Amino acid sequence: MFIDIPSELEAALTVCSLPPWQLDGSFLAQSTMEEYRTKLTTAPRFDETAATLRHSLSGEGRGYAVLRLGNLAEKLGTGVRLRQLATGFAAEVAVPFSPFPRWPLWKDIGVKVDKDPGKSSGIGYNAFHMDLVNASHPPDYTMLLCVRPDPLGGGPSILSDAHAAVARLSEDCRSLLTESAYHYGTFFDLFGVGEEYKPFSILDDSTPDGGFIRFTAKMLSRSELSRAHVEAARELAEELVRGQVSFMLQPGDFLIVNQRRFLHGREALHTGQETVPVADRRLLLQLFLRAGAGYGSAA
Ligand SMILES: O=C(O)CCC(=O)C(=O)O
Ligand SMILES: [Fe+2]
Repeated sequence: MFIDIPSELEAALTVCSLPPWQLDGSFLAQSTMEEYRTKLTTAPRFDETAATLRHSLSGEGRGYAVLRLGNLAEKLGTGVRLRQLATGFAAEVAVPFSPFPRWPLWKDIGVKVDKDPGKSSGIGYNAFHMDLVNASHPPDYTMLLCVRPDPLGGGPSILSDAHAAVARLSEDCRSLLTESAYHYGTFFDLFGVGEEYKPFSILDDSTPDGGFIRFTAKMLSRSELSRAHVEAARELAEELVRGQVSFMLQPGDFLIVNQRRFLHGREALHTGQETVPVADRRLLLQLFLRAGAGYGSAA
């Protein structure tokens, strides 16, 4: 699931200059998608690398990839040029968009020592979840580009095959998860992800395999749920942990997760974050994708 950039492609991308991106509402403009593709496809082995990326994101047992852009990050820095290239790769999978109208296309995820430790940008264990779990139309893919890992050495990413975890549950447990009895979080000021979904079911009979497993282990402690439903959700959380893989994102690593197949999270950062200057703390950049007809969707 780790994809290295072939050296001849890396050399070509180092000197490739992409134009600034344009947005059409909250989505990357089709003109930008086309411009980026036209430029990138002339680079040696670009098409093959994009095909490998799409392949690693769909199909049974697959659903995430880490595109290793570290050498490019070293040469180009982690500013707009790296973001343009990463946007170009992302656009080979589906359509980049920002569900948060108040944020730019790429949203910073830094480290805040006084935030709820279990939530995005908190310092604690970020339990298995899908992003925007309570939207009727969550992003098909979520992506994290690592600018800086935790300088104290904590915070490995965790990933788990959600369908495989569900398959290991008892029938009784699965049946509780198909009940519309779960809710989590707030919902306001969002674009391109539908309506608030409350309550929702974790499993959906109508889309057994390619469907979302609408789950966040964060609801175990933060939502009021009936005892039976909490127990069923806890069993799923335990199976996700049992099946997890974990690895440390390195500078320039670009993690892409198919939210219809895998759930993601992050182990706690190392203790002592308050001693790290804000400018040296772990920093990721987040981007989302919508799979749509005609955009080379991997779904
Ligand atoms: O910090 C991380 O590695 C994961 C963050 C995350 O999953 C989120 O903010 O939704
Ligand atoms: Fe997330």
